[in-house]
Amino acid sequence: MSSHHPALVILTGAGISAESGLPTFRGAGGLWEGHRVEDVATPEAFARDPELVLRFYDARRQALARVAPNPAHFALARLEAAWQGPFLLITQNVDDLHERAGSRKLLHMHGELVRVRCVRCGLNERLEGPLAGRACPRCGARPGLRPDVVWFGEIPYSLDEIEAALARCALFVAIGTSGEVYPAAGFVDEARAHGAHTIELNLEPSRISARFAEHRFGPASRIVPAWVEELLARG
Ligand code: BV8
Repeated sequence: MSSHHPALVILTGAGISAESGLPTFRGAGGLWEGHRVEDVATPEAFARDPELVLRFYDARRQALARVAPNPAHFALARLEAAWQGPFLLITQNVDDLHERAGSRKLLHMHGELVRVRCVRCGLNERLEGPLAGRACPRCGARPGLRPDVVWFGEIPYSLDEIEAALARCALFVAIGTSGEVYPAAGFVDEARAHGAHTIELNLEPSRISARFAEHRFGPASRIVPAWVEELLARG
């Protein structure tokens, strides 16, 4: 393990996918057909009106086919390939742009749009096509299928692995996140408590900017490649 490359943890949010054409949650829109994400992305909303929630996700699943990774996603994949020390990319995003850019050491703490699960039989797999009105292909339940994403009030995935990585990282970098949602918004505090240097790369100051030692503001497709080239040039 090269001493030049200390343990690095990166956290991304919707801002890194904005220039690929996927709307952020709290941007100008922040709404979907007049609904706030907090009102639709919940187990209660799914129990109350499964078809409305499934239509919300069907629209976002279909949008994936129309978008592509941007230079920020590709820069993080290059960084992962070149990094000699421990490397972990944690994303709050449920899109598949990091994978499509080549990232492998990646955790989707809020799940993935391309995966579905059945609330009745536990089926959990990648499944194409609309979910609204569709019976589970294994047990036939309807409603039964839901997107394999973490809703508000549900416990994020891989928290143990994330805690362990934050405890040993020397450099923690947050990219394109508003710092509105927990536990992700608290990761910078955990990294800093263990002595990590912390950097925020974002379009504008976020709710958690004050907790970072260093900031770079601008669009991700410009500032992320610049930061990666600089980091790798340092050796
Ligand atoms: C949990 C998947 C218990 C679904 C998502 C009261 C106070 C504090 C906390 C709570 C509270 N009441 C409830 C809570 C907990 C709650 C929470 O935090 N609520 C918030 C709203 C207050 N959290 C939960 O429920 C979580 N679960 O707590 O369980 C627990 C926890 C641990 C251990 C045991 C038990 C579950 C939260 C997960 C919800 N699911 N997504 C889906 O996507 O449909 S959250 C969803 O919203 C995203 O995944 C993401 O995490 C979040 C959006 O945040 P961002 O990614 O930051 O996006 P946003 O639009 O907000 O910001 C974009 C940023 O990009 C901006 O800063 C902008 O400036 C920047 N930007 C824009 N363009 C660009 C750019 N940057 C660079 N370049 C650009 N071009």
